[in-house]
Amino acid sequence: MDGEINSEMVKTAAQLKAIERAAQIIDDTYEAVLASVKEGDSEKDIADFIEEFVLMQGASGLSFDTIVAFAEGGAEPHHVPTDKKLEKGMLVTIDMGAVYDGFCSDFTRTFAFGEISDKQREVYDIVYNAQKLGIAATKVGVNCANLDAVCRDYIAQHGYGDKFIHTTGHGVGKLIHEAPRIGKGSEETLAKNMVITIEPGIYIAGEMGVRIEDMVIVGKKGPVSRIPTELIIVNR
Ligand SMILES: [Mn+2]
Repeated sequence: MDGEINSEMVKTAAQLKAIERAAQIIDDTYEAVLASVKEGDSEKDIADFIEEFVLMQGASGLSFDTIVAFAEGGAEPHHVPTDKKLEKGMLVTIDMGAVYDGFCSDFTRTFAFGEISDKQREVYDIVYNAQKLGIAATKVGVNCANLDAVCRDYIAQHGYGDKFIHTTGHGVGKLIHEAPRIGKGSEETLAKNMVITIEPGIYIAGEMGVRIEDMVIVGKKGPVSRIPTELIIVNR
């Protein structure tokens, strides 16, 4: 029912702690990826590195199969890592999560490997701004369809409305995808200590994609992750 608060959606202090630790493991993993990624690495190489690193930090597992997508692979929201090799000028999207003490984290960043084109930069900046607006709009009492519209309308106003092909976000907890759904037609209302993702993206088939995702604890300011969302350009 509209506005009804489901106890599974609202997390306890202990559950939030587990989710925060699962997020911290992924932040550490992302920094390790940025520090080690090099030309010629394959999507599979990076996904394997991530799995090993996450388990080394004490996670019981991955929240889901890690997505590593280079260039046009990033146009598929659920891209499965391939043997494709990393080259200069590619955008790289990594979507990953860890399970800690039975609770999941979920995180996506897109970074540039070497210098990128004006169009890649433009698309990045639109997703960056949409995601920032979505995080700022994540507050107690907000209707989830309206929250989806914050990101969706911004992307549409900048010409890529038809390229944002999934919902803005979802709840996270014991399961990687839980209620509430942050999408069109959702009648749920955010309540304190729900944990949701804000993950707008732009997907241009055969060409490129950008997604930026953070978890937010409703009622707390800002994302759970400490990793900034400004574009990172890896030059090595
Ligand atoms: Mn997600």
